Amino acid sequence: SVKGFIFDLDGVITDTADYHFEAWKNLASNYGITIDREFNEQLKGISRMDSLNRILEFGGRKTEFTEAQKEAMAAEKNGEYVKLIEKMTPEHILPGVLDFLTELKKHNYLLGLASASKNGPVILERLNLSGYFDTIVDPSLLAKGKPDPEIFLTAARQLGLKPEECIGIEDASAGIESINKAKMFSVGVGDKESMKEANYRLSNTSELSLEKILNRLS
Ligand code: B16
Ligand code: MG
Repeated sequence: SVKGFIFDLDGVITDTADYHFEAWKNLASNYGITIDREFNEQLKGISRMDSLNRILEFGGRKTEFTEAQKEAMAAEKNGEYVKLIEKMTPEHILPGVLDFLTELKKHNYLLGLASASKNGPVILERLNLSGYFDTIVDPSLLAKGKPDPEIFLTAARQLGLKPEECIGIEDASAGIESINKAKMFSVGVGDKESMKEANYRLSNTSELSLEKILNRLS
């Protein structure tokens, strides 16, 4: 039976994509690269370094920098991003999420966070949601990012649960692939095309309901 729920952060609990976009756009422009919102879609759920590599490749400058230079560029982007997320408040929680988390805790489910973001703990604090989560995976300790199942498997292990006892919730196709490979039931939030591999799809977070998810399992 289901004992735990494992959440992605960006796009499921809150929407930090605009802040990431703002910070990456400014960093990229320092190097003569212009990115738009459409390009930014590709960066959802992708780690900081992988995001930088994609931007440099897009700008045709992939091979020009050393690892140390790229570390410095990623740190610069993160500096701006951290300043932007300082302004976040519980009003930035996506619709329906607080009710859903409250419902899960009322029924004693264990909750885990499986976000690629190293800023996950700070963001949960800003949203006043830290108390709902029993565990947070530290993405800096992982060998492989999404779509590898490692992050969801690690969250289950940290909760003391088997993967089959967990449900994963994601908004990125790479994240759904990660949940499916971990052999968990996958709940996808998003459009039909990007969520086509999800076991159960919702168009937005306001449709999150424990009853509906449990009905889908049987
Ligand atoms: P950071 P998620 C992901 O969050 C974001 O979607 C992605 O755009 C970002 O690059 C990544 O976290 C790393 O974030 O630079 O803060 O470590 O969707 O996995 O919750
Ligand atoms: Mg996400």
